[in-house]
Amino acid sequence: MKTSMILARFGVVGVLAGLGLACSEQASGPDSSSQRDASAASTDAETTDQMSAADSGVLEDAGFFPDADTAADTGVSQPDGSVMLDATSQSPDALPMDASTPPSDAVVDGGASNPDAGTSADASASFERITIDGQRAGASWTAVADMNGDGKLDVVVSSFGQIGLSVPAGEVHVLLQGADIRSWTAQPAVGAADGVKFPNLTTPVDIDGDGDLDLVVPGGFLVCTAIPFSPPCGTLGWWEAAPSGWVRHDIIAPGAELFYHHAEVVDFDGDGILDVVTVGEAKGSGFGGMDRAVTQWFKGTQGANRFESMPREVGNGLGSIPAVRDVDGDGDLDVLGAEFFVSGESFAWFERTSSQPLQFQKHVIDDASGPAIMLAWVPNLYGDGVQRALGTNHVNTAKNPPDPQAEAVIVLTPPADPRQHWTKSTISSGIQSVPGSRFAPQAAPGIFAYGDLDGDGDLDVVVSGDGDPRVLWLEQLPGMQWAQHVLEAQMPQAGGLNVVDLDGDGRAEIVLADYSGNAVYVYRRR
Ligand SMILES: [Ca+2]
Ligand SMILES: [Ca+2]
Ligand SMILES: [Ca+2]
Ligand SMILES: [Ca+2]
Repeated sequence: MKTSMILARFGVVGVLAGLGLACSEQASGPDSSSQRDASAASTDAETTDQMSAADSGVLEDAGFFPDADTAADTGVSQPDGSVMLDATSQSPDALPMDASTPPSDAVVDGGASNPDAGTSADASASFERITIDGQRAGASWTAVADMNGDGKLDVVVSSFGQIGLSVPAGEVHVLLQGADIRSWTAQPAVGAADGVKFPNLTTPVDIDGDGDLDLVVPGGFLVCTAIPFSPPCGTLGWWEAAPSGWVRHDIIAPGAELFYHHAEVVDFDGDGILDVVTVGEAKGSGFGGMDRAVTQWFKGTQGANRFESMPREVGNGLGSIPAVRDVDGDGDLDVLGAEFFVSGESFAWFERTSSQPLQFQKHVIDDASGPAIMLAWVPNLYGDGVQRALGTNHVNTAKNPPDPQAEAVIVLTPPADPRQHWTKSTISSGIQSVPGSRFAPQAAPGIFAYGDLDGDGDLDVVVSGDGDPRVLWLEQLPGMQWAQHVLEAQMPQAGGLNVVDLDGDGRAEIVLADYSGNAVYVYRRR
């Protein structure tokens, strides 16, 4: 999500253009799977945006957005915007998108024009948009947990600030839920003085075992080094909840070459102490250097800082929003994710082949969807007990030359041997990035979350278009069919993203960060 998002909005862009700096990019989108247990250590989130070699763009064109708006906003006009798709099964090598894919403007719901309501007239559910924080400059990622232990879920929002000719330090705030879902109070956690640029998806988890939730904060982005003479800004740390306030602990101090978007916090090596599993990424510069993505873990210790500062390697690959799960069902933890900086691959996983010592072997899930931004492991997507994964790629069919793969939300079903390529089916329709430019590349879709959005008992999906300025929700229908609805018609680079019952009334809300609008919203089903 944010990759394209971010780059495109820079003022920086103009500067880079002038210098002819080559920069491929992608950014990541925050994503989070909504079904996460809000209080659990295994937050799923994702983020990925990038400039990619494929984009091989350079940053430029500060005036991008007005153009983009025009390009993307036109298509509507199908009286019934719902598109039904058969997700049952397509073979991995038959990219399902072309012939059967309606043009992008066929997808937009006609009734979605009320910006304050997020309502789709033909949808089975409509949503009221509630602003829970209207002054969060560059709001980008959200995580949900009961941060103050009062029994009400709170929202942790990461914000990048106003990025212009330089990149300011970002901030993390805890939005505490008050008397009801309309009452929120913002409290600072990570401040500008902490110097964390691009604070990404946080993980609320009790690191020190004292009963309160601490925050793991990954940071940095390729934009830092896309600015001439600017140092890298990768970082990874955790903020300890203490009576006196937040106490910072660096794992990797700001300034690292590798940037981090999401940390899974689990006992990865089985010694009873929480570890951090993450992916560090770097964008090769025009001066040499390769795109990098390396899956790492930081071993937890009994020391005051709680983690080793020297990463241990799982292996090369994956991307900004990794998930630690038992993919092959053999009782040990593996790692899966989308890949953006890994040439020629889209989704992959690391199989744990030995626990003593820890060793892993990488397997490709799908290499035919182009660069991808997020992959989430969904235990029972279709109610049939089969474990599947939901993914989004991050490509652009509107640029010149276009990416060969269509922008898509994808369901991936593992075969009997999950080391083989998984079966792929596309459940979205007509998602299309704005063209962007060489200097301000765009791609779509972005991050997503899932949960039962319409209350009928099955899992639905909400996805940021990212380079497609819409936010869509995909309603699951019987028989592995999906209908697509527009939640927001004009909200490029939306982030967040959670589906969770915030107020405990049994109905799931959507939590979304509006990067362009500097706000955090909750969508409540009417
Ligand atoms: Ca609370
Ligand atoms: Ca704690
Ligand atoms: Ca396993
Ligand atoms: Ca549903």
